[in-house]
Amino acid sequence: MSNYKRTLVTCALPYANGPVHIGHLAGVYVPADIYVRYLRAQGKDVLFICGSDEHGVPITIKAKKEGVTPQDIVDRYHNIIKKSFAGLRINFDIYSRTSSDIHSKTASDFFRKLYDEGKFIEKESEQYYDEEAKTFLADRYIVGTCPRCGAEGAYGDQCEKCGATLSPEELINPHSALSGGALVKKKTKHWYLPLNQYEDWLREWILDGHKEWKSNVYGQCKSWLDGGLQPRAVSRDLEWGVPVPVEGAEGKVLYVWFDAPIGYISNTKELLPEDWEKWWKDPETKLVHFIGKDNIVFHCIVFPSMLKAHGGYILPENVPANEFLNLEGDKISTSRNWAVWLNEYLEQFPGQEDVLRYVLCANAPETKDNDFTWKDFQQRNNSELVAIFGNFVNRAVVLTHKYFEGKVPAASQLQDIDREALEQIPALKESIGRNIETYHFREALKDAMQIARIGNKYISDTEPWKVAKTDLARTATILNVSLQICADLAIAFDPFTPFSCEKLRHILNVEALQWEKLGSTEILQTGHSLGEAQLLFAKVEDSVIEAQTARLEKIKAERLAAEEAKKPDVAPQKDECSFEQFEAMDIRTATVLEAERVPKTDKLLKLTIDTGIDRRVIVSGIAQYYSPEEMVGKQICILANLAPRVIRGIESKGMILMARQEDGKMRYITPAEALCNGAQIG
Ligand code: B3M
Ligand code: ZN
Repeated sequence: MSNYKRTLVTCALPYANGPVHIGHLAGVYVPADIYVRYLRAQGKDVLFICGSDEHGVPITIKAKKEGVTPQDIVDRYHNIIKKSFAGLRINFDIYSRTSSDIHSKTASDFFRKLYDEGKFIEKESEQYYDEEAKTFLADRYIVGTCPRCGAEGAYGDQCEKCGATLSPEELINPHSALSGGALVKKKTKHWYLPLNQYEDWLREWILDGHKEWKSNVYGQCKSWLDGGLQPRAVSRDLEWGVPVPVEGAEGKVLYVWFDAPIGYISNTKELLPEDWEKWWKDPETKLVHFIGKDNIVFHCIVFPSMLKAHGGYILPENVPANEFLNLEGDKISTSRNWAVWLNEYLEQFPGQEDVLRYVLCANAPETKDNDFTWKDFQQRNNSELVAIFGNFVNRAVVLTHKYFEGKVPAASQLQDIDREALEQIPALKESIGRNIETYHFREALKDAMQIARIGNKYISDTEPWKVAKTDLARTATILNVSLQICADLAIAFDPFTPFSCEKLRHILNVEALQWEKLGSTEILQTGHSLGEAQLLFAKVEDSVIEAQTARLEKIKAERLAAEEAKKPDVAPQKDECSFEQFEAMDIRTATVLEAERVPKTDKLLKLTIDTGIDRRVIVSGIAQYYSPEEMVGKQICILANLAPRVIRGIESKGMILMARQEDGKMRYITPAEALCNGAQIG
């Protein structure tokens, strides 16, 4: 840390296709802002860069759905996001956007340099093409049934229902999301960054050189590197984005993950046209990327390889990525409206911005996914911010107004209890600093709260309101010590809760304080006049929390109802059968030994089966649902004593039990755990 002259902090550029929610905040923006505020309180030279990521397919899909242009979409959300960050005092030095000219030029020049120097591979490949819409389709534009969970409308890159990462090839019944029509494959040319050529260098740089990175980040990098890197396409067939600056590349744009990280550079340029280079090229700059875990590969592997290929740039010194925050036990999802949106929070909780900052930091998913609940929000506000921090400050200040006309009284003889309280603070200061510098923000916040606990306990134990009846000199000492601790809190909490610390500085009538002053007892001189007492935090009432949980319950109920409505109908129950009829059926477990398609049919598989009784052949109409390879080795259930039938010249002895949905989808039935073949079912 100390070897660096300056620190450049970037935050993942939010996609401008929706507002920012608490998951983004807890994962990226709140920790980054704490880090920056802390460094600034230390007098460090820091630059804090962010902006909207305005390219990519989801934005074009949204535009199409709404019948507006992609630019309309990004204009709308860029403004909402920018305003809401400011509302929470996430104080970027610049919050710009990737649809700006300066970005387009910077990204384009970056690509062109790599292109001219032969750093890309050009490759033709087959891509899905929509003949009706006359366009190549990005994976996102291809929809079908999820092969994992059966959900309809899964995308060619991901199923939103079960979260599975998919490729378009895996989808059942893939079709175009644009025209709804079938797909064909067509050849197209793209440029690839040969990541494999950077593998050795990356191994050395990350695996040997950055063992101090957070274990989730290091672990993800290691598994990517151990799996072997492949060339990655850096262009796409799309209308929306930075055009590929190469002749004959009409209709092609830079892949969003190629241009977006360059956005960090172009935004710096926009802010400091004369001076940006020292932030990106001088090895005395420390570069730190704050991101969520889904962005690790792009920031630790792809972007550094781009910078390396280009040359002249520094590399990130750290990438403190967080895990995910859930909401009331469920994954946050923009498309399912399962989120707490920052812009809405700011409207609904005016004056309580710090509560959100506090709770999100206290619960930040630093090492594992974590959960946000409204109950916890209320609890942390009422029993920590209000009952400890706010209560302590209020008692100290109100009593000073009451007994000493609002002037800091003189401390005379310090007693052990006074010294003990004050002496704990330097170690906590040290610990906050160490924790922030190593990206352990939750621990740092706990340390800060510990200072408030010390103050609160001190004032409760010393009871100045009682002492005042008999000994004003002693009361003065107690309040002097208490006020010093209040001043410490104004410094220690400032990175975490800047709104309340500003208020606290008004209450104490002091200017912004440097970090080094924390723990010194010279901030408030004897005789210094305090400002007016006011409450730092307000209680969050049950009714407020109930309204929030009711909103979420309603969203969940609507979603479940919609899912219920989408479920296929179930066939009506058949006529009654007798127990004897049931008993007459010999149902057993069996294993598929061999499987092959029955020639000249679409539907039939010929399966050779070990029934435990014998080895026999069953012909089954499941070829649409399973390939022969998928069936071999599977344990299934069969009706063994069904009268033999000859199907396409093959004698079939028995029937495979299949579950059939009304929509026609079929799945074989298998025992919950492997059984011997021939086990009777009934
Ligand atoms: N737009 C954020 C995301 O994945 C993505 C980050 C870009 S950072 C260069 O939500
Ligand atoms: Zn799925």
